[in-house]
Amino acid sequence: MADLLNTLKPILAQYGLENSLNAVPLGHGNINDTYRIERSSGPHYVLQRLNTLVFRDHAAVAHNHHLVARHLQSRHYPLLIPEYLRTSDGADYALNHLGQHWRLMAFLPQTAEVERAQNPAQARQAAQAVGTFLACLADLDAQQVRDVLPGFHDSASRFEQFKKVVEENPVNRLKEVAAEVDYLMQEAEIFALIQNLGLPLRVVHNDPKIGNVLFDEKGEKALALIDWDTIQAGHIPGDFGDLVRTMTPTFSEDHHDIAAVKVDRALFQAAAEGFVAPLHGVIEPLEIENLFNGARWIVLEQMLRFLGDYLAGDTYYKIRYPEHNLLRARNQLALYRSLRENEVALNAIIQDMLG
Ligand code: GN1
Ligand code: MG
Repeated sequence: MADLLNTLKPILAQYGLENSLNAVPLGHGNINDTYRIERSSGPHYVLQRLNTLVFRDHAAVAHNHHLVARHLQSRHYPLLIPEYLRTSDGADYALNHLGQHWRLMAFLPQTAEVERAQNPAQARQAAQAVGTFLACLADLDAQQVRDVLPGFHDSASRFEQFKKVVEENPVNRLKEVAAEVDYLMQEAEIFALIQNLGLPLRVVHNDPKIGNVLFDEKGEKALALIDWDTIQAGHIPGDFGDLVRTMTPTFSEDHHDIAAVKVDRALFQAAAEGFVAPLHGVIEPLEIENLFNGARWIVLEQMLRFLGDYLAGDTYYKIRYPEHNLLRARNQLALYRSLRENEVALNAIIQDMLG
């Protein structure tokens, strides 16, 4: 780890932290590189390289972050806020000789990540954190946040791009995934359905997966919702969809035993109740009615994204082995099928909340 720390020193020096003890890789992010910076005394920090191939407008990311932090503070948001710390020159990012953009945040002490919900109480807590975040942002004008990832959850246009990759088949992997592609083609109607609903445009997180909810060390209480880079205008059922995707399955998105990946009804019920409770008075009937569709939308979109990346030759997500994206796509497909098989019961849980 000494080599890693040495590489990071020119960046740490811009924060006056060149005499740090250790740098340790942190979390399971698929896009950015994240390290915990340990000090001999005093608090630890989180140092992260923003992947500017994905987030092309680093200033917009920082702008949204500050705007949302200030707004949440003014609304007495009860969870911890992951604030950017400034360089000695007062900048949001430290640049190194490669022109990379790095930012520093306080490490939130006594917090732990979970990979999937172990029990309904945990799913409820995580979902409640996301619902609380959205409720506190309900009166922030969506025009004020910048579009950091244009079309990020525009699955109809993602689907068009996907069809191009299928046609071009650049790395000759199409034959392995013909069945998955066919299934996706059959189910893609959900993308158009969502687009035509006329859902209200809100400030949303856009990536509220369970790994982005920090718990206390016992895994009982949700303390923070982190990873704010994707915040931009979007839809409440989309955020609900990502939490169903990651808080209600029997196994996480990287799990190998595809046949074992299913939605767990008790986790789903707890997540749905936890999510909606803080949103009372904010969420509209149209949004509640379409929460289940939000889950279909985001799980299928994630399947499309993993499968599309596999077909394109693994250019977007970090992978740990050659078939990683294929496995993730199949995993998400299994979850999607299970959602469809349980649709009547799961949707009844949601519709009951309309009162
Ligand atoms: C990426 O980097 P990470 O793990 O927070 C991705 C999300 C996906 C997620 C799948 C900017 O998030 O949209 O849902 O992987 N973020 C971006 O695990 O594409
Ligand atoms: Mg993220």
